[in-house]
Amino acid sequence: MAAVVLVGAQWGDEGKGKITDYLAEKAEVVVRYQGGSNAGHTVMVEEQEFRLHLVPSGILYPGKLCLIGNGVVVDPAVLVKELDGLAERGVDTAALRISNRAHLILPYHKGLDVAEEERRGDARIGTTGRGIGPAYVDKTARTGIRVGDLLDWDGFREKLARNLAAANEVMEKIYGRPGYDLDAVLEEYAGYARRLKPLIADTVRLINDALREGRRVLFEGAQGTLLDLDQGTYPFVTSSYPTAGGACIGAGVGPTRIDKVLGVAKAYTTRVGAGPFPAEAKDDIGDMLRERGREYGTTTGRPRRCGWLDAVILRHAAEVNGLTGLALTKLDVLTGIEPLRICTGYRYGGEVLKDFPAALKVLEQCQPVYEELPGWQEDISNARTLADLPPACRGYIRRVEELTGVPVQIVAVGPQRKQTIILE
Ligand code: 2SA
Ligand code: GDP
Ligand code: MG
Repeated sequence: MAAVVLVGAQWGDEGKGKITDYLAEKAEVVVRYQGGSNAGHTVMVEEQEFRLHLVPSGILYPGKLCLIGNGVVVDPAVLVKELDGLAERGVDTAALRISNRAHLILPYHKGLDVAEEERRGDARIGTTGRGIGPAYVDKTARTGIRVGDLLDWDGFREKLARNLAAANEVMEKIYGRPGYDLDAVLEEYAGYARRLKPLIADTVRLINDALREGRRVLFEGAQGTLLDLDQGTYPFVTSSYPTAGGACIGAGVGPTRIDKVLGVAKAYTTRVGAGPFPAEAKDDIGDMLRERGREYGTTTGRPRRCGWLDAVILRHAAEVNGLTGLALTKLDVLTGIEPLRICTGYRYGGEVLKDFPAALKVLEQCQPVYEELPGWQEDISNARTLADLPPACRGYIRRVEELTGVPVQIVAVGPQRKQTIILE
């Protein structure tokens, strides 16, 4: 492993936290490159469960340089709480650095996120309410406030006064909600500035230095391919680029530096939030997957929508990310389901689509075409090699490889570190 990008191949929550943690043992640098505290990455260390939102999942190995890259939107309130929570549990976070180019989430971003969702009514996206969209709006409108601005207090005060006045006008006049008090926000952020100052760095230099020295760098994507602003189910997406190209932009590295792209896919499909989901199982199977897989939002606790594995989605992910391998997680959750189904195409009008459509209206009318595969009854949670898996389970993995054209390199059969099988 030299420079590896790890991306979610579906709608997020594929188990990226677990796989990042597993690979982090061999990495020297772990970098988050997009999203913010909307993310919820779960890592189990023995019996302890860690839910990470902003801090890279490499933090649980002491001494790994963990970077929050320039493409992330940082809510300092969440970050400080996360750092305190980790410290309380004995995790050393001294090796964390935050990009001076990353944008800050401010309280009005969260207020605007929630107010805008309410205004959308039935057309709501189902955002996490963490202020992600409004923060990226400010960034692309070129009015955003960056983490590095915390180091220049007069400049910060000036920018905040301007942005807060504009946000208050929208909150009060458009949404009929109270605005924010400048002095209160300044005081709150002065505290974060004091606290985070030693961690703010030019992470672009740190990453490129590491790559030049031949150190192993792991880029940890958040959310997933179908939540990508361009490649996802727009407008039911997040406001960043979870796909592999996002790692280059959000970390400040050239595409020529990336050696491998690993897509993490769940052995079935889930989605939290609104929008089309052709292979959704709105029946007992969906409920069974949710309960067995404990499919509830890691950040918001919302129940996730569940369905069958969708090869149309995985082929799209393989293409737009340039996947060199797949990690197939939560195979254990499928144990006992007979028969298993995989969606291989979408029936639309009189034809069967093999490619993921761009138009929402088309996607909404797509009916899944399934193929059935035999299931297995044996408990696979103690399997540690491919040979330990029942033949039907190996057949399922092989079929995923055939349908996607991407080799499955890692299989997860439980949330623990040891419940991981490496396939060569
Ligand atoms: P946002 O808040 O603007 O990014 O929401 C836009 C859409 O992106 C989805 N989204 C996610 N989907 C899956 N997992 C995410 N992280 C949490 C988790 C979610 C949670 O790990 O479970 O706890 O609810 C995540 N973050 C954003 C979101 O549902 C919208 O569809
Ligand atoms: P992420 O956002 O992609 O990191 O995924 P989440 O942490 O939001 O959700 C994945 C959930 O599945 C977490 O609770 C993990 O502990 C759990 N998990 C990961 N891999 C496996 C697996 O192979 N089997 C089972 N049963 N659970 C898993
Ligand atoms: Mg998650």
